[in-house]
Amino acid sequence: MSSSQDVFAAVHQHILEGNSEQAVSSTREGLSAGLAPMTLVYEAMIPALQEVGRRFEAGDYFLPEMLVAAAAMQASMEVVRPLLAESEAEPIGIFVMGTVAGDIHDIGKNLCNVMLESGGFRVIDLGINVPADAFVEAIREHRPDAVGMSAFVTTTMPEVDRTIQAIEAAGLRNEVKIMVGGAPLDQEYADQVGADGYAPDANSTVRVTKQLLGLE
Ligand code: B12
Repeated sequence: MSSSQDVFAAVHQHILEGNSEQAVSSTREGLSAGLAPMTLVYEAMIPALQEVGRRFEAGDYFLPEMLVAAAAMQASMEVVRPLLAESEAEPIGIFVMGTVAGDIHDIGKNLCNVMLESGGFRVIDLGINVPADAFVEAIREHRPDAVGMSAFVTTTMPEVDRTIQAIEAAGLRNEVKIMVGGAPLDQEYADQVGADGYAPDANSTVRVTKQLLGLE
């Protein structure tokens, strides 16, 4: 039986190299050895993608490497996902989530969704590349308690601002709490665009949302 460090190293390496099959089998091995799913996510999977980002920035990785690494991460996430998402009979709130227009990054968003679900929320995922109008429509249709916008590229960050303005223009701003997140965003940006909350990771997304809604 491998030690947990061996499993972390294997999952990390397979994601880094974009080996989906091996990433999945190492993840399964970790779980059957008793490792907590979230520990695998935070100790192995996320650091692997951070390293992918570093290599991409340094010019050692290109888009194809980034794509296969992302696919391996998604495959590993599918293994842990059923263990994280609880099916609550009565949700504590409705959360509409989407990646803003022009942006196709969804791994961070999906992780937030899993944690929000396991924290008791019903999540309506609008997917990637979501135009401001679609957020507005979803608020009208689903009457959520909170809306989340994810952005990962500096060029798509202005879409967060634009979407909040569209929600305001539609007269819906006071109906929902707005959460924003994604790699280039921070609290300062959230304040600047008038969001209610910012969170740097999935766990704090659940915590901050609950605080904003007076659920904690
Ligand atoms: C994987 C990846 C891709 C994959 C995405 C696959 C997918 N299905 O998501 C692919 C290959 C498609 C891709 C494409 C591109 N990418 Co890319 N990508 C990445 C990479 C390596 C990892 C991102 C990731 O998923 N991380 C894992 C998650 C778990 O990250 P996380 O930030 O910890 O997530 C947490 C928080 O952000 C937060 N959160 C996330 N969303 C939300 C939402 C809310 C509401 C809240 C509250 C919190 C929250 O919670 C999450 C969970 O804990 C990053 C590097 C990096 N450092 O981020 C580059 C990176 C984001 N990409 C980058 C670039 C440049 C691109 C491209 C433009 C490349 C190109 N030349 O085409 C395209 C853009 C395509 C587009 N239009 O969107 C740059 C952005 C630079 C910048 N400052 O603008 C980065 C930073 C790489 C780099 N260092 O240069 N990419």
